[in-house]
Amino acid sequence: MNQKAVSVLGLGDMGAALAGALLAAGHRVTVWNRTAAKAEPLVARGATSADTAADAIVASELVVVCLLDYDSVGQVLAPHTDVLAGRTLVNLTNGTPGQAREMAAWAADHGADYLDGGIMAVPPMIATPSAFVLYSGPSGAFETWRTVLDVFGESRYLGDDAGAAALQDLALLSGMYGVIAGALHAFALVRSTGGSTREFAPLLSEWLQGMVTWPVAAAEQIDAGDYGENVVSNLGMQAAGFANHFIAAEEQGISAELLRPLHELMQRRVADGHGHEDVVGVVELLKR
Ligand code: FVH
Repeated sequence: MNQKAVSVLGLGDMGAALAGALLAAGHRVTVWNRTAAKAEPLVARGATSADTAADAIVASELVVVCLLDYDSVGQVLAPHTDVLAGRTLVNLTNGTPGQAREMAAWAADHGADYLDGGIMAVPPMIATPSAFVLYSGPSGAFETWRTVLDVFGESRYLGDDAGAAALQDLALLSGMYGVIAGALHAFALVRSTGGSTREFAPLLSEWLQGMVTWPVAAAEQIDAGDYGENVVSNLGMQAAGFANHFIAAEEQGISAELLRPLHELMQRRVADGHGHEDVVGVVELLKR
């Protein structure tokens, strides 16, 4: 086993899982967290606890950062620019493409390589086959550290634009939150009659399985810029039917606020003369 020295800054639920995975893989792990007590379970497993973030950065060429947000990353790293040179920072903190690009430029100014990452897993999934992590930044840095990074889950490299991983991370999360929004509305509706959400849930899961390939077909229409071919469920019909969600919500005494924005866009698209097309064409209204 090719053991490496790796430092992890941030030991929240995710940072602790990442550090634990590195330890399990046999790496020499130095950890730092603002609340020092969170390091204790990892120290018991063999990690070294650094007193300061600077000490943790100095301890390893590879420094994994997993904090709440970019503000906290800035607060933790900014005072230690003098120790960054020669390090590779892998920032797995959720953020925006713009934040990632800005941080890549900032790291370069201080002599560090910068890889941005988006973790597509929850902490218990880390180091299991279900986890994957998006990376972007210099390919050389990615190739150098890929074997270590693979410990977290399958590494998927998206190219040298530091913002690419954050962009696709947010895109995937937006798909997830769309499902969550729809499911929460569904549960509220079922519960409004005193129905059992537990009994209903398998039916909802089965129904959503049928949507699994929808993005692939939709993407073909978007790339072709054509929403009028082979339409089986036209937008005008869907927009009319969608209105029933609001009437039913009123009848059942629940709020339909999670669904309203989509309906407004559907109606605008119909008003613009696209009622005979597919719902996918709504994407055209999201351009700014
Ligand atoms: N947990 C998850 O399901 C998701 C999965 C996908 C990736 N996300 C992102 O990972 C980042 C960290 O998330 P987390 O789950 O570890 O979050 P927390 O358990 O809340 O831990 C937050 C850590 O950040 C530290 N922290 C916060 N503010 C500051 C600050 N101003 N200065 C220094 N450290 C700060 C906090 O320290 P402490 O409260 O323990 O002292 C924790 O270490 C995140 O971007 C997710 O979006 C997770």
